[in-house]
This record gives sequence, C-alpha cells and structure tokens, in this order.
Amino acid sequence: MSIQSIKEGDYEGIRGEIRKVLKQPQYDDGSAGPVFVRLAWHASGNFSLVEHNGGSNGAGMRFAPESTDPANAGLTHAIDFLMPIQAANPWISHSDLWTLAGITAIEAAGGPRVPWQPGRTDYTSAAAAEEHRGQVGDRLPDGAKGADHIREVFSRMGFTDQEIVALSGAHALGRCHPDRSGFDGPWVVNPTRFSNQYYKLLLTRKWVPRQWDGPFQYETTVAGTKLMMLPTDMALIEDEKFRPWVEKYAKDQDLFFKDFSLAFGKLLELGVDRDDTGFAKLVKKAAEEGKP
Ligand code: ZEM
Repeated sequence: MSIQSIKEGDYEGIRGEIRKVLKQPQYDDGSAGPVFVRLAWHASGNFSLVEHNGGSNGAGMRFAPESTDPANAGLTHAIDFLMPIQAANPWISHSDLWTLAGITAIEAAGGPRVPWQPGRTDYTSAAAAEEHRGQVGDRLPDGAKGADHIREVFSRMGFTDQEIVALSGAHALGRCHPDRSGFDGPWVVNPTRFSNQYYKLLLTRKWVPRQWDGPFQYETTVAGTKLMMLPTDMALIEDEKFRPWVEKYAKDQDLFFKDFSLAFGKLLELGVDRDDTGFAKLVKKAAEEGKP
C-alpha cells in the first residue's frame, strides 16, 4: 500500500496514511502501534511545568542530546516508519505527525479517540532546539524505581495520582526490548490490543522476581506466555494512593478509556503554547519572556 500526498490541513487524511504503516509484519508483534505511542509519550514527557520548557512542540528528538538519550533508545524505529508520510507530506510538522501517530495507534488498537489539535512547529536545527528548549535531560521516568520517583516525574508535568495510573495503562501495548531499555517482554498476552488487561493482571497474578542476569523485573506466566512488570508498574499496586485507581480501572474499562483519553490528550498538549489561530510558536524559557 503506497503512501499518498494528502491535501494540506487534512489531518483525517494523514490518520489514514498512519493506519497504512501500522501493520509491520516483520517488526515485533506485527505492529508499529506500540512504538508510535511510546514516541508520542517521550516526545511530550520531558515537559517541565516549573521551567516551562520541553514537551512535544519542536520535535527535538531529531537532534542530540534527545536523539542519543538512552531513555529514547529504539524510537528511531517509530520515526523511520513515519518517514514516508513526512516525505510525501512535508506540510505537516514532525511534532504534529508524531503525536497524531500515537493517538491513531491507540484508536486502531481498539482504544478511545484521544483529543488532539494540530499546530505544533519544529525546531529547524540542533542549535535552535538547544536555544528554545533549555536543559531537559533525565526528565523521563526510570522503570527500575518506585512510587516516589513516578510521582516526582509526573507531578513535574502537572499530573495527579489518578492521571499517572490512567496513563500507565498504555503498557497494555507493546513490550520491553533488551537492546533498548534492558528489560524484556510484554505486559499482556495480546500487546497490540488496547484494553484494561494491564490493571487486571497487576491485581490477579502472582508476580515473582525474574531470575536472570538482566535488570530486576517481575514475571508471571499466562497460558504459556511469559509476561512482565517493571518495578514502577508494581509500585501502582504497592502504593496506597495509586492502588484504588488500579482497582477502578481493572473493574471498569469504559472509565479507563475515558480517563486515559483525557490524560493522554493533556500530555500531548504540554508546552504547546498556541496563539489565537491554534498555531504553536516555539518559545524561549518562560523566565526570559516574563511568563508565570
Ligand atoms: Zn512506558 N516503557 N513507561 N509508558 N511504554 C516502555 C515501553 C512502553 C516506563 C518505562 O520505563 C518503559 C508510560 C510510562 C512509563 C509505553 C507507553 C507509555 C519500556 C520498554 C520501559 C522500560 C522500552 C523498550 O525496551 O522498548 C515508565 C517507568 C513509565 C512511568 C512510570 C506512559 C505514560 C506511556 C504512554 C501513555 C509503550 C506503548 C511502550 C511499548 C513500546 C514498544 O516499543 O513496544
């Protein structure tokens, strides 16, 4: 199926092109969807409310230091799968394309429609990225850590406990790769289907430390398939404020879809400062511009 040039501004048309590249028989579980969702999340998740920089605007991951950050290892696969769409449609910014790919993947996997607006602009060079974005290293969460760490990272973006648990349900998609994060395996049996399985498995399975020479992670076996949880995933049932939300989402998939959709939509908008027309300007650090 060949990639088409879509009329400028037709984002529904771009969604159609994204759906064409979702199917990747030679790759992982046959889908680029999970790695698109991770790209959209990592592009946005380096936002800081306090410094008011980072976020999806700019598509800084095309340049070092973001492109070489070990936290982003493997996301080049997602960027490469999207390249033909970008090449045929140079009018769309990378930052809009990456975030749109994430939400198109969620919906195509059976998940909710996530609110999304175009208008992000791209950094034109590594130097421009550096100037606008400031220092954003080490802002993404470390899967080897616990509840305090997750809360610190996500409150820096402006998220509540409930939103943290809702967003974490994205681990129903995809897997860990030893050559990327060092961790290994999927969280659920069908990792290309968006659902509340992640919460159900967290609560109902016996998770034991995996005996191997890789990083510390938990494992269980479901119908012959080995599944995994990161220490940060387990923190969601160990922490008394996170756990009630895991229980709610395990019981009520509609509630999970609704809350996930709002929280993921909010994540993709962080740091995207729009003018009246919806166009997002690249901003320098808030302090320099006298913003709150
Ligand atoms: Zn993830 N995530 N994530 N995540 N993530 C991985 C994979 C995926 C954490 C984390 O350390 C890891 C969110 C939150 C958090 C996805 C979506 C979202 C991997 C495996 C790790 C280690 C990477 C690899 O080896 O390829 C931590 C610590 C998180 C917070 C506590 C949020 C929020 C997400 C979206 C809303 C997805 C879809 C994947 C699967 C990627 C793939 O390639 O299959």
